Amino acid sequence: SRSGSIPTADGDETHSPSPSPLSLQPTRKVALITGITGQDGSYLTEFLLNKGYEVHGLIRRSSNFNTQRINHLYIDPHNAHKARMKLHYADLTDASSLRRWLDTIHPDEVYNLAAQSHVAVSFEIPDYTADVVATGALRLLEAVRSHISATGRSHIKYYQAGSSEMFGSTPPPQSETSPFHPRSPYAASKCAAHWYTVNYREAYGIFACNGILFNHESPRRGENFVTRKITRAVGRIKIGLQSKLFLGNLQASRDWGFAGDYVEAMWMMLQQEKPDDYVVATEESHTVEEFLEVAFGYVGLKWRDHVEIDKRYFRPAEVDNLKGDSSKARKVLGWKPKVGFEKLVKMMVDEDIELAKREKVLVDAGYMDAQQQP
Ligand code: NDP
Ligand code: GDR
Repeated sequence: SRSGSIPTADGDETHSPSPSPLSLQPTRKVALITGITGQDGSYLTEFLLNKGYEVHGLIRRSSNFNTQRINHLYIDPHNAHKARMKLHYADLTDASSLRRWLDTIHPDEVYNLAAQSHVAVSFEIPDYTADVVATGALRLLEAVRSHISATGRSHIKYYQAGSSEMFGSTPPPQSETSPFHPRSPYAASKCAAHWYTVNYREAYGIFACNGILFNHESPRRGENFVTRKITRAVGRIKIGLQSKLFLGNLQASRDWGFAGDYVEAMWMMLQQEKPDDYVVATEESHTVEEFLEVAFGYVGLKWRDHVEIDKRYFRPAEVDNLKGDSSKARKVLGWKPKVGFEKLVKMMVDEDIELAKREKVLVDAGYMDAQQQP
C-alpha cells in the first residue's frame, strides 16, 4: 500500500550540483518523472535507479491503484532511509502542483512522459487529450522556467516525450528534418508540445530536448495497444481462455522497438553538452499482419483461425507507414537498439503465456470469469 508519497529503492551515489530539500542523499542526481506509472516511466525509473539517481514520480489520483508497473521498486516509506523512488500526487492539468513539486524536489532532470497516449481514444476525448498532452507540456515548461528564475537553478534539464505520430502522413523514412503532418488530436497535441519545447529552449535558453520516439513496446505495454492486445490474446488462446481476437486495420506499418532500449536514449539526450531533438527508431517497419504472423506462429497457432476484423477499431484518419531514420541519435548519442522485432514479439508472447497460465488457475478455482477479455 502507499500513503500518497515517498516510495523507493536502493543503490549507489553520484554527484548532484544542488541538493533537493526532499533529497535524502544530497550527493545524488535527482530526476522528476511525469507518467512514472506508465510503460516508459517504469523502465526509465529502473534505468535511473541503476545509475544511482534519486527518482521522484508524479502520479495522478485514480479510484484504483495505478502503480502496478512500479510496485516492484517500492519501498515502504516507513523505511524512508532506503527510499530512492518517491511518489507524489500531481496532474499535468494542475499547474500549481507541477510548480510546487519542482520547488520542493529541486530536480536536475525532468522527464515529461505523462500523456493521454492512446491515438484512437484521442478522437473520443480530443479536448482532454490537448489539455494533458499539449497544454500539460506547456504548464510543465512554464513551471520549469519560473522555478529557474526564482531559484537560479539554470542547469535543470527537460525531456519531452515526442512521437513518430507527429509525422503522420509524411512518407518514410522519417527523420528530424521530415515535416510533421499529424493525423489525430493526439498527434496534433504532440506537435504543439514539440514546438513549445523548442520555443522554451530558444526563448529562455532552457536545456530542453525533444525525443521523437517511434513505437516501443514491452510486456508492460498497455493492453489496448495493438502489440500487447495481440500477445495477450495469443497467451489466452494458447491456454484456452479465449478463442477470438477482434482487430482493425492490419495493413498499418510500424517501426516497433523495445521500450527498455528507448528510455536509455531519453537519458542520453540530457547528458549532451547542448540540447537538441532526436529521432529514436529501429529503422525496420512491419505491418500489424506481420506482427500477427510472428506472434501466433511462435506458439504454433494460425492467426487467421482467430482474428476477426471489427470496424470499431478503425480510426477516422490512419497513419499508414512509419519507419524512422535514427542516424543522428546513433551518431551523436551513440545509441542503438539491442532488441529486434522477432525477439521483441517473442519476449511479449512468453510473458503473456505465463500471465495466462496464472489467470487459468484463478478461472479453474472459480475466482475469475473465463470470458473476461483483457
Ligand atoms: P502510457 O500510456 O503507458 O503512460 C502514460 C502515463 O501518463 C501514465 O503514467 C499515466 O498515468 C500518465 N498520465 C496520463 N494523464 C495524466 C495526467 N493528466 N496527469 C499526470 N499524468 C498523467 O504511455 P507510455 O509509457 O507508452 O509513453 C510515455 C510517453 O511517451 C507518452 O507521453 C506517450 O505519448 C509518448 N510516446 C510513447 C510511445 C510508445 O510507443 N510507447 C512512442 C512515442 C511517444 P496513469 O497510470 O494514472 O494512467
Ligand atoms: P499507435 O499504436 O497508434 O501507433 O500509437 P497502436 O498500437 O494503438 O496502433 C498501431 C496500429 O495498429 C492498428 N490497429 C489497432 N490498434 C489498436 N490499438 N487496437 C486494435 O484493435 C487495432 N487494430 C489495428 C492501428 O490502427 C494502428 O495503425 C502508439 C502510442 O503509444 C502513441 O502514444 C505513440 O505516440 C505512438 O505509438 C508512436
